[in-house]
Amino acid sequence: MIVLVNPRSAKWKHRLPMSILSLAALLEGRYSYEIVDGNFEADLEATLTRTIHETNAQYLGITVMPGPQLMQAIPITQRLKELFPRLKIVWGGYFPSLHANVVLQSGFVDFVIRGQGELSFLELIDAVERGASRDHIPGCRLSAKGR
Ligand code: B12
Repeated sequence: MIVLVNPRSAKWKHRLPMSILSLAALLEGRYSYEIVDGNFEADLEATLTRTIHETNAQYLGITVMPGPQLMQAIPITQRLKELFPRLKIVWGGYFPSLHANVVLQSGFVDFVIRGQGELSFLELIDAVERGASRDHIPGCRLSAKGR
């Protein structure tokens, strides 16, 4: 099970979370997934904790733009990594694409996918599931733990 997260991006006039919808489109029929949109969650951390627990999720994909989305993504990712140390956490989107090293050095993100990510995300999940190398995946950067 894969949980895809859109941290809160706007207080009003919410947009469709295109970034994670594009990932979900490629997972469809291949892996089960759940989408959690922070724009509609009063307590995103609590919702994610419950969802990961109930679905026994192995992967968490988070889209992160600079600004408020980043400010919510940092403490939530940190907390979820503490609660679920075996959960594989993947960050993608504009912030990690530009600052992959900083994100990976944080110690709570296992993988960063830089740039257009739907194909690479699927390849990454396939590789982890098969225990295969992740080195060849386009745009994929790994933390020491992700290796
Ligand atoms: C829609 C949009 C918004 C929406 C909300 C988006 C949302 N996520 O809900 C609103 C209007 C709220 C918004 C706000 C802001 N935005 Co904005 N936004 C966009 C916009 C126009 C489109 C994003 C989009 O949906 N693209 C379509 C999807 C399919 O593409 P994508 O997001 O790039 O996703 C692909 C990859 O990035 C990657 N990917 C993305 N997420 C993930 C996650 C994982 C796990 C993986 C593996 C891969 C992955 O794979 C996806 C598919 O290929 C872009 C500009 C653009 N044309 O891209 C700016 C853009 C992302 N925004 C930007 C900025 C700066 C902001 C604000 C900080 C502006 C401000 N000053 O307030 C705020 C911050 C909001 C916040 N709370 O953090 C900048 C980022 C620049 C940068 N250098 O990082 C951009 C690039 C605009 C620009 N050119 O300046 N934004």
